[in-house]
Amino acid sequence: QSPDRDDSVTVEESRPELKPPRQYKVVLLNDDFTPMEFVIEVLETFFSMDREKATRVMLHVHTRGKGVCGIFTRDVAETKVAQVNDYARSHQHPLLCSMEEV
Ligand code: NFA
Repeated sequence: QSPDRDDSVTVEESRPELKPPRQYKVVLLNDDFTPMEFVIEVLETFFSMDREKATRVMLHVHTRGKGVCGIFTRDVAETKVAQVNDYARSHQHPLLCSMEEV
């Protein structure tokens, strides 16, 4: 028999996942102290927005009180929230990021 053939291998059919992963909105909350420029920098850095989109989202949060930065699975959303809050705190800004299930 050929040494390349491995008849001990069992090939199993993959079955489709039963349920899609839960999705979470990552949101930014307005406050009176965080500089607009810092919020734009956060949106560019952690949510890969270009300057135009980051400015639009920042102004939405500023005028409406809250705004969505993106929608992610739980692990990714938790990481974004922690990164943004740590970054804001490390610069002594009160900017608050949180998540809500979609
Ligand atoms: N409201 C802040 C200001 O006037 C700007 C801001 C926007 C803060 C969005 C937080 C979120 N400097």
